[in-house]
Amino acid sequence: MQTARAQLISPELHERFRTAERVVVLTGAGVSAESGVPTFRGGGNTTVWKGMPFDVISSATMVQRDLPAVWEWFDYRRNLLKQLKPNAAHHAIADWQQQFPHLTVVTQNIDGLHQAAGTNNVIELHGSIWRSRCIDCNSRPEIPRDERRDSLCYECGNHLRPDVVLFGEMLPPGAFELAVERAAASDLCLVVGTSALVYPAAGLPEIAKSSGAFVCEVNPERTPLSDLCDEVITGKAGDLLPLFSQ
Ligand code: BJW
Repeated sequence: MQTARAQLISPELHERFRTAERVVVLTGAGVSAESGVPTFRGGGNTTVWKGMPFDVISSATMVQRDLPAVWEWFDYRRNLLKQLKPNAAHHAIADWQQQFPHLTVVTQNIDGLHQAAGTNNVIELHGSIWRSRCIDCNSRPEIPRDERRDSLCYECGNHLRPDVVLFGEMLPPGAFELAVERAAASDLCLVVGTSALVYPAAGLPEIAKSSGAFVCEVNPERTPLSDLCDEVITGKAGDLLPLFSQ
């Protein structure tokens, strides 16, 4: 195992990881890929649902135009997620909480798999598939795993929608600001399984870098962030992240 680590992780990164105090891990869909969650992009493909590209069905416009269709898409995905479990990458990140007193996990994922692996205080930039949000009063009921979800708000009777951040929508109040604060204070920033195409999330590694952090990307493919990174490790998160602490 030590040999695998030595082949993939440079001595400098190993030392940075050993001595870092404030670590930010930015994750994207790729961290959940080995659990069976489909990514949005990557490998040359884009997710399509009933003939609609995901950036059409996962859009603010579609919520206004056809909320039942949006729910159908999210109900389908919640049903798929129910059967899936965190993978070695989620578990490795959760274990890092023991090593780093100041570990911040910032995720673009809405699947809840970091929390299922035991990571606390995850900053969810794009919301959660396990919550609804009232289109009027902003109440945010959890969606039970094994019961029917409500369609109408218990507080005000208006329609509920998925509590996720769709294209053209603002991120949850305070979430990005907190992520920026943590990125700017970090000494190590790991960017795992994101195509780094969606902003403002994709701007976080640059903030970390310009504040002096060592930035490392883990991804089977290069991304627009690769050139900015101090180290790029090519491969799957579930294979690579467990090697970091060896
Ligand atoms: C593996 C792997 C393995 C595979 N191991 N890796 C600045 C410039 C240009 C545009 C904008 C800008 N600022 C804002 C915008 C607009 C827009 C945007 O960024 N558009 C770009 C696409 C151009 N941003 C927004 O609209 C955001 N809101 C906003 O900025 O509000 C302010 C505002 C409002 C109004 C007007 C203007 C400003 C909101 C973005 C919300 C994104 N929402 C989604 C859908 C969530 C709901 C749903 O799930 O349906 O979030 S889009 C989708 O992309 C999802 C993801 O979180 C997000 C990022 O994708 P991610 O995670 O990177 O996944 P993939 O699939 O793209 O990549 C997977 C990667 O994994 C690949 O690289 C693989 O290689 C890798 N991989 N196996 C490791 N085993």
